[in-house]
Amino acid sequence: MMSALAHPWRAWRHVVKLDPARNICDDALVAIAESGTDAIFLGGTQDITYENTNALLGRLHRLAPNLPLWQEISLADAVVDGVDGYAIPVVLNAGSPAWMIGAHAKAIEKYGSWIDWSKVLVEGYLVLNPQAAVAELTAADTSLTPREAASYAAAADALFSLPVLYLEYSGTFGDPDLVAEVARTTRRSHLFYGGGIDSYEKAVAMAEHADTLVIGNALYAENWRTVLRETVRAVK
Ligand code: 1GP
Repeated sequence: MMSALAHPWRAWRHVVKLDPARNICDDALVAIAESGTDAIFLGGTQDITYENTNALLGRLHRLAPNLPLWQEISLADAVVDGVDGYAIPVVLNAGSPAWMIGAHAKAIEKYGSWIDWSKVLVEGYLVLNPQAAVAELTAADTSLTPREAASYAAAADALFSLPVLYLEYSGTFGDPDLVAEVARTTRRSHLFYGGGIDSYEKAVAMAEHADTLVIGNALYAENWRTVLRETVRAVK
């Protein structure tokens, strides 16, 4: 049995995902630090660079020093030092093997000897919003029915033993029935849900099925303080 310390994400109910390519003020970072969220992910799909990731990380070290900081890697050249862990997406329903294993193998070929594998978490992604940049980039088959999604989830869980399964609806609120069916199917994988959570009600609807909620876009909206307070309240 693995310890919760070695696998801290198992205890996370609420995660904030910050996009290094987008602007966010110091007040918001301080509010996130004090919100009761469990961790911060740094990651995004477009315009991610080493420089903008490192700049945001530096601000977070100053303003949110007590929260776990993880980088979700979308570009090997943007990997930074000084995070608690690295989340590596493997897009299960990608249109090309590059996003399942090809890009990973290339990154390892280039940086393999520097990788601290004890800090690496593999996330089996199902990309489910056709409008999202990540769906376009990975040419994902986003048309999965709940049963099909659950079958992908079972394969990721039972065949590939992926520790985390991530239902990615980035930019839109997903189908709670699909999330419920995936949750029923997964036995060991920890279930992350991300997409369109901007209220107490939406957070409750998905927290019923998913182990961890990821909040992204809504933190860049005008009512970010309310979003933060209400979504944390929903899961705690
Ligand atoms: C994005 O899953 C996260 O990668 C969160 O989605 O930005 O829609 O909240 P939103």
